[in-house]
Amino acid sequence: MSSLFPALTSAPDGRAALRFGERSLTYGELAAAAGAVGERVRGAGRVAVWATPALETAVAVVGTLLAGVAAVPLNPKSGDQELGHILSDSGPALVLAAPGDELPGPLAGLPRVDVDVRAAGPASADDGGPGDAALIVYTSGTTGPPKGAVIPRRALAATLDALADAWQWTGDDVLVHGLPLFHVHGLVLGILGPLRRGGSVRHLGRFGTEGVARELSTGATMLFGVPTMYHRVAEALPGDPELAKALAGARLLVSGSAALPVHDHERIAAATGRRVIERYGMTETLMNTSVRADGEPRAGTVGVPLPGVELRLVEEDGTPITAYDGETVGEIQVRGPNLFTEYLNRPDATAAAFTGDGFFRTGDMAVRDPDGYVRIVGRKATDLIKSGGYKIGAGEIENALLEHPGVREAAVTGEPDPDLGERVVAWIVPAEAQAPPTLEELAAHVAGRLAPHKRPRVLRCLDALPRNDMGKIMKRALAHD
Ligand code: MCA
Ligand code: AMP
Repeated sequence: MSSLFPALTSAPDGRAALRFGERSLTYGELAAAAGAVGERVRGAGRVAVWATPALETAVAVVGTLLAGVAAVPLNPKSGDQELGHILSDSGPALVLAAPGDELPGPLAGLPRVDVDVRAAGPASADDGGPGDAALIVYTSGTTGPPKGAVIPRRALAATLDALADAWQWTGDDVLVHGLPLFHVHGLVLGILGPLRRGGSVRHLGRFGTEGVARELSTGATMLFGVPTMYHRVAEALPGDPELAKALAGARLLVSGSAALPVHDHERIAAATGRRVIERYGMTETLMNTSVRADGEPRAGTVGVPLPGVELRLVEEDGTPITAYDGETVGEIQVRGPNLFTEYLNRPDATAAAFTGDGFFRTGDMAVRDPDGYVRIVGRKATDLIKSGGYKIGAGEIENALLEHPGVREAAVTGEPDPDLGERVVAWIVPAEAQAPPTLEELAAHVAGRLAPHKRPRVLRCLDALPRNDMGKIMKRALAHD
């Protein structure tokens, strides 16, 4: 039996596991197809997965986990520079992809294995111990290229079981979402979550309110999304009674990856009578807190620590804050079986991320209400931007902009955006004042090197960037108008 996915062998015949558009797999079919992948990759060390929003990605990851091998999910929209970095850093033995998918240049040197979702491999117990790497997920920091967070098998099990407790999540639940499958939210919670419970997931391929309405009115019970998706739901609700009815009938609506503005909470509650609940996590920690299904859904809070997660707030100097007064702000630190083990090849960054007593420094600032509810009020680093639920480091975009011949100096900031939460703003000093590059040019440049979600949405040209006496750019002096 699989320790991560017992339902692969125990689910009754014909029980639905995965559905992507018209294509679906039962648990029996998934066990066979994933078993075939497992046979192929066993002993491989690490394998890359071309993580399109398709059935093949789910089968590839489950098969890899069955073999006790670590999967490195790749964003299929990554530009060559980002992809090149991830491949050289993680050194996968091969890449798993859907038949017919075209793979870009940086993957040319890697053996390719096509995932056959109708294959019949042997069902087997899975290899790999609790501390072994399950996934390596790349996440942006404030500077430099993304770091690979090594997520052990134990963290997947711990976080998904804690969420099952908090959300009364069972095999009877049918999840719908349209999240990308190369990050924790869409892949771990959105695919591995239902499979661990023996329930099913219907993936929309691409997020849209029509798909949400359709699935929630035909048997789906839960919706997962980032705030941008709930914002789009809130915008659509006044003109879409079918959507309102579908949401009203759902068992659980969950938002995460960034803060859901209270205004969107309220609009959804007014139109559907249902409250969206928020949970708080990170690539490095998986899930830390959540509003519980049996708790009070309070807008603007991320609920209480999940079972097994130790959470503390600390002062700047590391002193724990004991107040539960809804006022005293401290950095959130967490410890528990849900944590990653290290940043791949980055012992320096790993050491800096943990305290001496094993707590992970999240960089998120919060207060605690008297009943323990955590309220996130900000972030330590101003150089991290959350746009559409994606974490984006200002530094990597600045570096990319500086590689453009039309840019002499560059600074990147985030500014509030009603749809994306924050949007990326590029402040540049053009190489030629008379002929500055256009926003479209710079957006295409960044999208092509890094990823489209990292592209600047606004361009502001200046004669000089504000700098302090040490020559450091003073981002706070860059006024947003
Ligand atoms: C636009 N596009 C471009 C360019 N401009 N492509 C190349 N060059 C350009 N210059 C393309 C985009 O690739 C995309 O293509 C399309 O145009 C629209 O892009 P965009 O406007 O950026 O986005 P959107 O389609 O409006 O997407 C909004 C979204 C998305 C659906 C909310 O941001 C999203 O999926 N966010 C989820 C992020 C997430 O899962 N975060 C979890 C990480 P095409 O049309 O082909 O798509 S956080 C996490 O995991 C932690 C643990 C947690 O707590 O959850
Ligand atoms: P990532 O590194 O992409 O996994 O993003 C993790 C970050 O997303 C966290 O450190 C938080 O800043 C943010 N985040 C995730 N969930 C929430 C939430 N419900 N409310 C506010 N911020 C969140």
